[in-house]
Amino acid sequence: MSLAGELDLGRIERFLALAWESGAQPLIVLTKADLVPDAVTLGHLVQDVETTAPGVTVLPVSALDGDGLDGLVALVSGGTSVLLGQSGAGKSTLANALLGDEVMVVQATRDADGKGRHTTTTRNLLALPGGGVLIDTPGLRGVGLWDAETGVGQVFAEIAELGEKCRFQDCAHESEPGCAVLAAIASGELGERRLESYRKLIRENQRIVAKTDARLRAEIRKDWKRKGAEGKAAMEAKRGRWRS
Ligand SMILES: Nc1nc2c(ncn2[C@@H]2O[C@H](COP(=O)(O)OP(=O)(O)OP(=O)(O)O)[C@@H](O)[C@H]2O)c(=O)[nH]1
Ligand SMILES: [Mg+2]
Ligand SMILES: [Zn+2]
Repeated sequence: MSLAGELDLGRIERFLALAWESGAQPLIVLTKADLVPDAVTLGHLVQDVETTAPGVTVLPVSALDGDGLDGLVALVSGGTSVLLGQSGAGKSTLANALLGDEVMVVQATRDADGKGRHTTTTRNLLALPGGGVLIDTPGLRGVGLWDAETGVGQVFAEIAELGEKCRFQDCAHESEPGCAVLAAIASGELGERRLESYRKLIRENQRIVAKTDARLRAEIRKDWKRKGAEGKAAMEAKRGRWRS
């Protein structure tokens, strides 16, 4: 995620849900740290992201002046890592910095809106000098969830933890008495945006699961109909043979 523009915490939560769901260990790299005017502001930005991503390492880096790169090299060495992010976030620039070579083509973002130009169009498996591999990918236009309930739960771990203290086990944290989540909102322990975001992703996930189920049911029905028709045709063919 680039620090050049406004941080989109909702997008970070979405990416994280998918990353957790996939079984990968997410790591948030905040690129273009050199564009943040001072260290205090950078500290605040990192803190905001850390609150959004409990249990995930957040690493500000600058490919331009090399800040934070050593830490990143240490984390990705020896393993298999995939760079995910929007176009223009600086994924390929980071890949080149980690490789110590200009392997990937990099292009300036469009000045007016800071968006990328979708420079990388294929997935590229690159061997890291310190061992391990790095996969550079094309910038994602949007992130939709795909049955990622476990991932969503992991991103919002602190809400689940609070939920264990609710009076009712099946508390929806809407208006129930003795709701620990709502109490945490009231006391300021939990941010309102965070709960809203959690609800949104849970709802979206439920819609996807429902849709997939409906599609699955329709497919099964179609399959039965096809098998039924085939069976009937086979029977008729047999009968035809018997008749002649
Ligand atoms: N100031 C600054 N600019 C950077 C940094 N890293 C990347 N950029 C610039 O950001 C622009 C986009 O970089 P890319 O590496 O092509 O971005 P990408 O994420 O690979 O984009 P796609 O391939 O389109 O997905 C380029 O102009 C880079 O020079 C950085 O650390 N600091
Ligand atoms: Mg690229
Ligand atoms: Zn509750």
